[in-house]
Amino acid sequence: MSIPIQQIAAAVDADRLWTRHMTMAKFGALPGDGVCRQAFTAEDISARRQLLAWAKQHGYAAAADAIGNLFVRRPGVDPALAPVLTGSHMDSQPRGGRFDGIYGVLAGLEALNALDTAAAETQRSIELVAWTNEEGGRYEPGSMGSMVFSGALELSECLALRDADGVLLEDALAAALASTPGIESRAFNFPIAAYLEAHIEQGPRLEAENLSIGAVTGIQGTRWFTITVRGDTGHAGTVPLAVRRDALQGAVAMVQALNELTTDVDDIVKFTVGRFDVEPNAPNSIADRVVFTVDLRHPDASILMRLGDAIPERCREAAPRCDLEIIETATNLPCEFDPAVVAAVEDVARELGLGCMRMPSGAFHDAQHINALCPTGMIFVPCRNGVSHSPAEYADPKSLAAGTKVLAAALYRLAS
Ligand code: HGY
Ligand code: MN
Ligand code: MN
Repeated sequence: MSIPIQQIAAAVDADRLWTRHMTMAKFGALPGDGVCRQAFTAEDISARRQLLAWAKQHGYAAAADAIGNLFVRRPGVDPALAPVLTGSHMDSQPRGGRFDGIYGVLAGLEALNALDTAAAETQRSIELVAWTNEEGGRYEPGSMGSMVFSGALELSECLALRDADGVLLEDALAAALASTPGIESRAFNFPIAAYLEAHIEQGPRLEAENLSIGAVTGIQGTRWFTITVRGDTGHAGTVPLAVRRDALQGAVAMVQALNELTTDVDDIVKFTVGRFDVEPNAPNSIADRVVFTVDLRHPDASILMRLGDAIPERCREAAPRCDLEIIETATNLPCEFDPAVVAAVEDVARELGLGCMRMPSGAFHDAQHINALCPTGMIFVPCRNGVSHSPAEYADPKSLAAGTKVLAAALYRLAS
């Protein structure tokens, strides 16, 4: 017997949702409301354990796959049917906020709980997923868990990665897997009927339009590059400038050339150099090695490919004396979500009396990779001033609850 979605929405417990956010925010808490909870760290492990403890309280079975993606299952009537999945990530930026990623995991958990409260049976099981290493700050690329799950990246390529302290991903992953013993193992890329992810918008539009819900239509493309510039070190006071192979000056010239390459009067191209490591990093020794990152984004695949493909040539031209190595660590093409899933989000928002608009995502998400496997969509909720990837990131309890109501109701429809 079908249950009115208003009844499911009413079963969402806004206080429990908010309290769980504040509990998770303790794991990696920084001064001023920020969090640092990078993939496979002790803080990430605490969040993994906490999620599984809540799952156990509600009698949900838990599982993990070989890259550490966690799955929490609310059984449907017919266990043979492919499940509907919802979720996001629990890892954060090095100085991130209390809502990016974790909101989608806790909204998913609350949606399962609300379906229980409403005694809502679904044909298909619904599984909550916490994807491993979406941010990619400690080990590149981002969206690692969902990329390995979907086959877009091989696990073997990830195991050999080292973080800034030289810690092998294989070892950090083993510690994370060992931290949640006794749960079932899952294969990658098992059949999924549909995927729906809730996330804060990480932009200002919903707040500016005073709307509660974003029905996300797709995600722009992203390319990540790690660029290593090599020169010769030497004495700052004696080596003539005319003969220097100064890696820092070379890297600066390259960044300037890439700024020119990506200049866009419409401000659609997004070009960011977020990491810039210098060796030996001393005031009076000439730098002989600089490693910097490029994060390039655009909603049009051809422009993204054209600009990204021009990077090596522009760098070589900018600093011909230095040696150059460029590794592309991520190539995420723009994606469009399934129109039926987008419409389901809009319909539910309207039936629940919540203001909703269709919009693309500037940030990437795990949904980008699951979109290749099954009908996929996302639900955005507003965050204050659109700020994210910052300790100032904030979303109010009412906004989080509204998105969770839409999520619970949409999951009910997708799984029935
Ligand atoms: O970088 C991104 O777009 C995502 O927030 N990790
Ligand atoms: Mn995120
Ligand atoms: Mn993020």
